[in-house]
Amino acid sequence: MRKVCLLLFPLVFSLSVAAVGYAQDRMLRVVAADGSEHALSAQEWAGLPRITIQAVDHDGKDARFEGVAARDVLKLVNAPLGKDLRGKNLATYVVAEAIDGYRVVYALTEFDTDFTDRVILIADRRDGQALGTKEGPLRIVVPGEKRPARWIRELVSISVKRVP
Ligand SMILES: Nc1nc2c(c(=O)[nH]1)N[C@H]1C(S)=C(S)[C@@H](COP(=O)(O)O)O[C@H]1N2
Ligand SMILES: [Mo]
Repeated sequence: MRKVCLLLFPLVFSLSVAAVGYAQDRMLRVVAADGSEHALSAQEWAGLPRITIQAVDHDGKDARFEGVAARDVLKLVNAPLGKDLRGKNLATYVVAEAIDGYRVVYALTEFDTDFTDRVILIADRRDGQALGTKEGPLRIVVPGEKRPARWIRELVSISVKRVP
């Protein structure tokens, strides 16, 4: 028994170290319509095109949010945007989920430049500062909505789904 423990310890230890390293490096889980997952690392996040938008937050304050357009993240899992967003694909939606289990839904059309000029942002900075722990590291910002209920804080995953 003791021998088994001694043999198992290095294995369990290295697996835990690997798991912690993986969890820390992962910024966001992105799930394709077929259920396959893309773990977006901090490094990959840093390489995505960045934009800045103005939006009025829950307290009525005008703020400058920086991050990555959600559509550019959805493209990583081949969400049917642009010329592909027609016919059956119009029944595609996006579910965002936070650490606290809060979930919200958007139609895929809300992310498409052929449908709207509004940019739904996955923000990591507000007025030049990284988002705090209660809000970040990532928060979705949906400019122009009367209630910011879909401004999901502490975002952990974003999934593309098709109405069955
Ligand atoms: N993760 C998470 N995000 C959330 C919520 C929540 O309960 N959990 N509440 C939403 C609602 S209903 C509102 S009105 C806004 C509030 O934004 P604030 O935290 O910047 O005031 O956050 C939204 N984002
Ligand atoms: Mo709210």
